[in-house]
Amino acid sequence: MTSPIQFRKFAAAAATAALLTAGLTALPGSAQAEWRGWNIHVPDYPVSLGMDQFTAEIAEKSGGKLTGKTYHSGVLGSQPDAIEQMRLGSIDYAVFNLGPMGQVIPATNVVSLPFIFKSMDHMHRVLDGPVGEQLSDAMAEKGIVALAWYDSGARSFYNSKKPITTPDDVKGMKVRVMNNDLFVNMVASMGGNATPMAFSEVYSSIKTGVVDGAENNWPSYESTGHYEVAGYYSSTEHLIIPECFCVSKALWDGLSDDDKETVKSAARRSAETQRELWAKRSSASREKVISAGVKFNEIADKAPFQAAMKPVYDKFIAENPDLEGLVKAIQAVD
Ligand code: BDP
Repeated sequence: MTSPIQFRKFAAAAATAALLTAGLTALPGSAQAEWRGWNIHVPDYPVSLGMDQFTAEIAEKSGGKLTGKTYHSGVLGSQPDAIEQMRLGSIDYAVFNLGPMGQVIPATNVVSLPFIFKSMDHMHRVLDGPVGEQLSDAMAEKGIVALAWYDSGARSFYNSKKPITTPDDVKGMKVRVMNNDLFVNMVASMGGNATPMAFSEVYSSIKTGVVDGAENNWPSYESTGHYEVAGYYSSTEHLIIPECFCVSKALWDGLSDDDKETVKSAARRSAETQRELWAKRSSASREKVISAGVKFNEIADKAPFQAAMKPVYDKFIAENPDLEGLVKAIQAVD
């Protein structure tokens, strides 16, 4: 007679064998290896928690067949490098800010134009419509499949010298920007000097005076500790750039329809969670840095900053006449 222990062993072995067989018969349609996920942020950041929810959900829904490991805190390298690695298929999934993506996929630059979105809600409406589809198509052509949009708030300038109240205050300032010529032009249009630099290098660069400041949303200003070395935060809110939950096209194309559905809905649900967490973290980060002594100034009238961006738009349209329609389409969304 089979003892309960023997039976459990047998059942476990049978289950493993069944899993293996399922895996084998599913090959080469679905990738069985653990997927590599890239993330620039610290583990308790809203993006990170969204990605953790994603991996938990695909594993659960697929009965352990689809698994991923997310490498948080940028340990797999800088964002521009990670974009390349995803195109080559060595990074399977990631949450990318669309800022640095413009260098590789020009159409995505339209969301990096200063003041292009009137608000986060406006950005959501645009992404949920035909413009969002056009951006996804342009990305897919370059090997990156966008499955869901994450929030990243509005970016404002901060520095170690003084409050910024008018565009003139940026004159002569050395400012770190994300890797994209558009951001260099943006700072230059106010008379500042922009340096594109990896996120991980910003803290020490401000500390040692290589740059005077940078620009980012409240949660990144806080989670990186930049507020400790750049104590003036001025609400220019000049950029509202979405982030995308992306998978490599190589991985995506190898999935069965069922697995695609599992992955897509897990990505979408993770974005819902991320957006809720984002709103909470934005206020918490803001409170935290202000109570730590950051001098925050609200800029109620953004018109002078918007006016200063005209040369950025003119240059962009002159260099990318094919993207003018997309810019107009965004501006036309209410
Ligand atoms: C953060 C984005 C992150 C960027 C970073 C940056 O979430 O993707 O890498 O800014 O400034 O807000 O590099």
